[in-house]
Amino acid sequence: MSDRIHSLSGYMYEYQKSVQDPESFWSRIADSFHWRKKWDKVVDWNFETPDVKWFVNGKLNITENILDRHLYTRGDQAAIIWEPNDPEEEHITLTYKELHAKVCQFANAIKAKGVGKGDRVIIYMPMVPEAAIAMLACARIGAIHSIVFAGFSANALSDRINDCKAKMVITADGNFRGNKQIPVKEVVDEALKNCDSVESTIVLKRTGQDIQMTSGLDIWWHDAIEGVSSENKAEEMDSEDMLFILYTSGSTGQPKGVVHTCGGYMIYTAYSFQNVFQYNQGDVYWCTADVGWITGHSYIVYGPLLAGATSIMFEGVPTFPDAGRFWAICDKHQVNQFYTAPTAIRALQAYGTEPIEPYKLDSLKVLGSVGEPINEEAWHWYHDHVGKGKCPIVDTWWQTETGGIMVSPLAGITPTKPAYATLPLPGVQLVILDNEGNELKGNSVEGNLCIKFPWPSMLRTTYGDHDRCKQTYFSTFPNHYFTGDGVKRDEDGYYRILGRVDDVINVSGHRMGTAEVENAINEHPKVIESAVVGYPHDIKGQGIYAFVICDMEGRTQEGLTKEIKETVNKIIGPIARPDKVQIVPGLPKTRSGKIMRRILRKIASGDGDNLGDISTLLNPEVVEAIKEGASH
Ligand code: 6R9
Repeated sequence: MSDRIHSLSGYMYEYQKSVQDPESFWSRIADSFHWRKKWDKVVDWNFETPDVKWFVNGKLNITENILDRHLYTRGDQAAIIWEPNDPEEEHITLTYKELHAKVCQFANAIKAKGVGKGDRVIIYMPMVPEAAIAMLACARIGAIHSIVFAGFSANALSDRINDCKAKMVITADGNFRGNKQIPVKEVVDEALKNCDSVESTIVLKRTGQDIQMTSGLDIWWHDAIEGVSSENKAEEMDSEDMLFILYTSGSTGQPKGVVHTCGGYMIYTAYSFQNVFQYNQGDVYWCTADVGWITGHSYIVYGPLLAGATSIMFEGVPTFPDAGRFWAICDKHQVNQFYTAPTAIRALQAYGTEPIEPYKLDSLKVLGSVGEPINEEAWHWYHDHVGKGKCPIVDTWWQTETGGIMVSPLAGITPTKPAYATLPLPGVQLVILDNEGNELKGNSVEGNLCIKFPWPSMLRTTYGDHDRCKQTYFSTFPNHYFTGDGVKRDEDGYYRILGRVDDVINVSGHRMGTAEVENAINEHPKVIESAVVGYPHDIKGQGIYAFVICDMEGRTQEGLTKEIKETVNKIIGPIARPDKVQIVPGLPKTRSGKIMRRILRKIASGDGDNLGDISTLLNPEVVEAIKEGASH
């Protein structure tokens, strides 16, 4: 493809062009896609309101670019290879032709149930090919999908359904994960007790477990598609029509619905996929993420399929039936590009190299990392034992809000450095600002990572609350998008992400707002006040540490600690369950009543003897008591 970079000088040339004349740059990239009508203007933007439009007045359907466009060139090539949880079960291959037929058929089926352009559809499913089919069927008819990770609780699910007033929920009976069978439909039933907007649910039979089907509301997937045509003319969408909403955690309040639109997201995910992974026609690419997260959206489904790639979808977990499963899959399907998270690498590293030894791994060409900073030890283990010292590692920094990879080496082109995401992709104009908003120019500087110019796949709004988008991302530093991450630019101009500078913690690559976890803890009737912070955790990257003031009457510490963990489990889901709960007599506060999280963070990370001056606190005496009770 003409937009493929092949060398370091090529990258530098393209980067310069993308900054000097973004309009010509992006219009050249966008030209290779199928548009029903070309755009009038490449970009219109204002970071104050904010208001960003790409490929203004362009008309397209993203699924025509994913499916119809590839029918004649690679109709019989595998689009999705699905590897089930249990290696004894057969894998499934869907060619582009088959995927096209299935998406069209399911699109017709949901249309027949009354879903149309602009309607919101919640997808709450295991990692099965039908999850991708459901996404693309929504996109085909112009419905807006919102995937909720199937590990979230009924409560978290109903909040999201209600926030976007979804008309339909697409789900499954259950989910196989390792040797567990997890109820899925049951959670939907519970959630729907509090949701008025949902008119129907479609249920895929996966585990065959017993579930309740409510007549008039629930319909089986296989019944919904029975006798339905596999031909469907895609809905014409505007570049700026919504493609999907994905809820993500921030530093305050409830998760917000990040909105991505059709045109820009299409161009950027395809472009970044091809360049970062250096995907070649015929390669087999595997991203281990779940489609419930942005990585699954952009780099299992949209980016790879837009590029005509073969993308593997894996239902299971890295340690089932044993810690060699990832490597078994790499050999079985001759994977060329493998993309996973540091937390998975660290978890497997703990088993040593023995589980890797039976496998050749000689098809691997590129290794990717995403979700959190990768520590040097994990980087070297990945490089030496998985990549056998011959595969470049692309450490890709990006966010739900950025839609696509922003800072990353281009595989085999950009010289790598352990723990560095290295350089921005073409079109990405990074700046580092100090806390007062002054730009820190030159090399060897450290500060807040911001972006000063729009890129095609950036978020457009937060669903139903545009002001929240403005406050969260565009107000801290006027006229800049603020990422929430701290960053260092070293002496070579390379970027190293230092982690969040706000109250967001990153647990096994999953974003959690501390306020969100606190709100859940505070639901427990015996809890008076709580403060949650992250602390370094060997495998998860960060663990969740909760300091809680409780009414102890009639309770033991041990009992209450357990109940508090359970409460969070129930309200948000297992991923938010605190690793440690410490019951404390008070929380350190400033004279204006703000909790001093800095102090709690230090205590939680075992650095309690290094607190600096605490004399200005309202209640310095409480600090000693907290330190004494801390667990490490
Ligand atoms: C894609 C994704 C975004 C946050 C982001 C940052 C952290 C992601 C990273 C990384 C260091 C990397 N993060 N990739 N930190 N190096 N390569 O993960 O999106 O779930 O929205 O999380 O994850 O802190 O701000 P999301």
